[in-house]
Amino acid sequence: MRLADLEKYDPITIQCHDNPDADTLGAAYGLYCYFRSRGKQVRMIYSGYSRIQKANLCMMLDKLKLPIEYVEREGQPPFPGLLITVDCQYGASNVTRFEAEHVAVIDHHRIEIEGLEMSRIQSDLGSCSTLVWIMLQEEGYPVNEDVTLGTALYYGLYMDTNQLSEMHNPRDMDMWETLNTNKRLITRFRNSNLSLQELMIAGIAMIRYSYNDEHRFAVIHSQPCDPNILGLISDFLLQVDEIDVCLVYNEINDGYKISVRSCIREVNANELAAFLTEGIGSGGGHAEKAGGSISKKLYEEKYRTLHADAYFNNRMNEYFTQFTVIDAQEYLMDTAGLKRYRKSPELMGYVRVDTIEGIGRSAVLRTQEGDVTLSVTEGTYLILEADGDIIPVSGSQFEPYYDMVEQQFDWRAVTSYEPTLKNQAKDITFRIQDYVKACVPNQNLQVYIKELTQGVKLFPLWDEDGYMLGVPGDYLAAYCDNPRNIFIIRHKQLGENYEEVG
Ligand SMILES: [Mn+2]
Repeated sequence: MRLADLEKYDPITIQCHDNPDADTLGAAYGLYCYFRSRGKQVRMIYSGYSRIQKANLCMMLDKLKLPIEYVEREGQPPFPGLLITVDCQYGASNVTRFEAEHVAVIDHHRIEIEGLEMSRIQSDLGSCSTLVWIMLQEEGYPVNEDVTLGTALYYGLYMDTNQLSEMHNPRDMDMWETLNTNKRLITRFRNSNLSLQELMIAGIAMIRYSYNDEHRFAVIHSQPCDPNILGLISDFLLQVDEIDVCLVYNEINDGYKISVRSCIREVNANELAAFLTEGIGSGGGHAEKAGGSISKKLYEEKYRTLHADAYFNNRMNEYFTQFTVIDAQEYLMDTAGLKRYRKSPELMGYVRVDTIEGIGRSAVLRTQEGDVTLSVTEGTYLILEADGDIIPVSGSQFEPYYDMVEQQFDWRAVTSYEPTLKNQAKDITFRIQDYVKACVPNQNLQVYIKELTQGVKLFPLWDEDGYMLGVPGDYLAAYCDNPRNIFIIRHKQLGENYEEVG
């Protein structure tokens, strides 16, 4: 569904969820500006039991002059034309249900309500403001000419991603980098974020922690509060010497909200957040900071009456006991009796990064999975795997093992987000597709492989800070010509990309 599809309706009412937050307001305002520019009669409304009270939100409404109206729950005649619910789904428990001639939904949460005829739901986005920003761009709407709109969208994303720290979708980052905003106003909103009541909730939460001294993690269950306070508590907790990893969670009306932090290289917060929410919600972020949410309905289906405290503590323990850590610097694989495999000599893509004009010394590789910063020296390459993986390597990892060939290689991204390289200092973006050349793995690329029977976190020779994850069924591989050079081959990849050497 595009915004242009909704232009046949008039009037248009844009409804925020009850207890509005900055994101629903920012996203709704984006839609308001759009439909107003198309000459529609537009209203921006919200309902529910309580009116907007939080200081930062009152300030947002006031300074940005957002034209929102409170509408009573009862006695409301059906809305003529179109009603759009933003940052929530029509019929869900967090938004008052009004009758309307036509209904559309624009949201970034998991699909809760099935069978909506007109909807655009992209659950992998950090904010609904990002989704509206994408939709405005699809119609060529000049977002950057309007600082008020830019500020509203930015603040929506800011608040929904725990002050940008739990942001993980590349589109969120694209929006954040390009919006035209009023920085002074955002600073003011940011500094009126907490009420005294919330300060007290945060304080009480912090003295009621549970601590695991074997794995040095802490878990905190906070009273209901604004999700941003979870991030605040977890940021604070991590500064405690004995705590390396922490999880803070609380109940929200339809589930749980979590915030995760890690300051050790053996635990990536984004991965832990995904682990804690697996099958019952979604989670992600960065290596140090991440967040997520769990659907109460899915939780109860899977864990029935298990108390949330027990669930989180068990699951944290499971995470720590599931993996052994291997550091390539200190590990020598016993290759006796192991089978040799070579990488199949099939056409692959590569990009020589350092020869891209204007790339600079430090380049950001932006993919669906997030950002990776590359320090660009002579012979920095990207290997483009057939399954869409992009692996940055140095010349010594690439040149001996691949033959460059003069053939066209038609590489296309497999994800909806097209990967890019960026010179962030100069704000120049390069499309990977424009620089792809072809190569073929040669005879030198032979490895010994060993099947994993246990989960492994492997720090390879070329990356001391980032690990590769292997699960039982995957393989540990060592280069035949350099057994210290080890890495993980996923179960599926072995059959597809490698062949046994007789
Ligand atoms: Mn939101």
